[in-house]
Amino acid sequence: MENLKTKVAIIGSGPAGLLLGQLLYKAGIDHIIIEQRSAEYVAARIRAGILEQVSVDLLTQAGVDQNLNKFGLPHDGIEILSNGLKHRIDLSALTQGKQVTVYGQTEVTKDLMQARENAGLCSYYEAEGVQIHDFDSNPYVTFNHNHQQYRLACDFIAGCDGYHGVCRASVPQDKIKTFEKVYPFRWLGVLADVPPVSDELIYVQSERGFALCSMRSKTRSRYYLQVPLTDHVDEWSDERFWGELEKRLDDESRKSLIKGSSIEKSIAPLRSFVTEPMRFGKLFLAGDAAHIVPPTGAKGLNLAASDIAYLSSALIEFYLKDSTEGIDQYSEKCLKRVWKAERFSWWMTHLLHRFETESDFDHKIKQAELNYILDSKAGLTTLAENYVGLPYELKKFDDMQNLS
Ligand code: RFL
Ligand code: PHB
Repeated sequence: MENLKTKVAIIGSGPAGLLLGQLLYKAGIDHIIIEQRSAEYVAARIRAGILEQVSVDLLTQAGVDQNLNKFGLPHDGIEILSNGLKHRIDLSALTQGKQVTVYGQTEVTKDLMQARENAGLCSYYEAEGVQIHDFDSNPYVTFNHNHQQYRLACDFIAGCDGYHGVCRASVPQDKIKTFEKVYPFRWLGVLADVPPVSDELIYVQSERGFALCSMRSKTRSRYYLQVPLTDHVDEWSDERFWGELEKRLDDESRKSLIKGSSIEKSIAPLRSFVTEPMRFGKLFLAGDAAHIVPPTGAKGLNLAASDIAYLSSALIEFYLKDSTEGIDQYSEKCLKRVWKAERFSWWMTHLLHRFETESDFDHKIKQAELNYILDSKAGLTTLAENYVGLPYELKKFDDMQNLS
C-alpha cells in the first residue's frame, strides 16, 4: 500500500472535477484527481453544447478560455418551432445583452485536461475500486492503480463522479434525501460533419415528438429526436434518422437541412434528480453526482460549473482566509440555484415533448401555454432569463479572483 496525502481529493475527471482542480491550482491549493476511466475515454465523451455566460466567465477565471474565445460561437437567440411556425426568442434583447455560447463539453474537457497536463498536476486515470472513507472525521480515499494499492489522506473529498459515482452512494441512507422524476422517452442524438440547418438552435415541438437542431461549429451539427424508451440505437440507421428529423421540421428548415454520415449516435435517458444536502461533513457533492436535469434546458454542465464556483471559493476561503463560512453555506447556496434550474428544465421538457399519456385536453392546454409564452413579453422574458442562466452571487467569486 502506498500512502499519499493532499488537501482536496477530487473523485471524477469530468468537467466538474477538472474545473475544481484548475481553480484550486490557481489558488495554490494542493489536490489530486482520481478517475476510473482512461484519459482518452474522458476526452472523447460527447455531451453538452451550450455554455451560460457565468460558465464562460468561470472558465476565463480558470485561465482556460483561449480556445473558447477562438472557437466558441456566441448566440443571441434561439428558435422555437411549433405547429409548423418558427418563433425567434431574442435572448439578448430580453436579458439586457446576455448571450449563450456554443462550445462543446468535449472541448471544455480537452482544454481543462491540457491545462492540467501543462501545469504538471497529479491525476490517476483508470483507478479501480475507488472508495471514500471517514468523511465525518479524517477522510481518506483508497484505490488501485497499475496493480498498486493507494491510500490517499486528505482534508476534504470533492465528489465530482457523476450520477453513477461512488461518493453519493457512500452516504448513509438516513443522512440523504433524493428527489427523482424519470421521463417516459429518451433522446436519440446524432453528430455529423455537415453545416447546421440554421445559424441558431431550433427547439421543435411537433405532433411526432420533440426535436432539437443544435451544433458544435459552423461545419459540425448536433441533432436530437425524442424516441420511445423501447427504441435501440441499432434500429436507427442514418437514413431513418434524417427522414424522421425532416418530418418534424418546417418547410424552410427541411429545404436547408444538409444530411451526412453520423460520426456519433447514441440514446440518452431523461431524468430530473436532486440530492439534499450536498455536503456531508468533509464530503461535498458537485455536478451530476448531486443532481441531474433533462437536457432540454441545456443546464447540466452549467449547474456543474456553478457548484464548482461555490465549492472552489469555499475551499479557497477556508485555506487562505481561515473561514468556514463558504463551506457551511455550500449546500444551501447550490441547492437554491439547482432547484430553479430543475424547474426550468422540467418545464421546457414538459412543454415541448409529446407525452403518450397526455389527453387531448392536456395537449390543448400545453399548446395554449406555449402560445401564451410566445405572445407575451413577460413569458418570453421568463424563458430567456432562465435559458441564458440565472445570476448567482458572485461575492466569493470576486474574492477568489483577488486571491489567485
Ligand atoms: P460527468 O461528466 O459525468 O463526470 C463524472 C466523472 O466521474 C467519473 N467517475 C468516477 N471516477 C472515479 N471513481 C468512480 N467510482 C467514478 N464514477 C464515475 C466518470 O468516469 C466521469 O469522468 O459529471 P460532471 O463533471 O458533474 O459534469 C456534468 C455534465 O457532464 C452533464 O451535466 C452534462 O453533460 C449534461 N448535458 C448538458 N448540459 C449542459 O449544460 N448543456 C447542454 O447542452 C447539455 N446537453 C447533456 C446534454 C447531457 C447529455 N447526456 C448524454 C446525458 C446532452 C446530453 C445528450
Ligand atoms: C447540444 O448541443 O448538445 C444541446 C444543446 C441544447 C440543449 C441540449 C443539448 O438544450
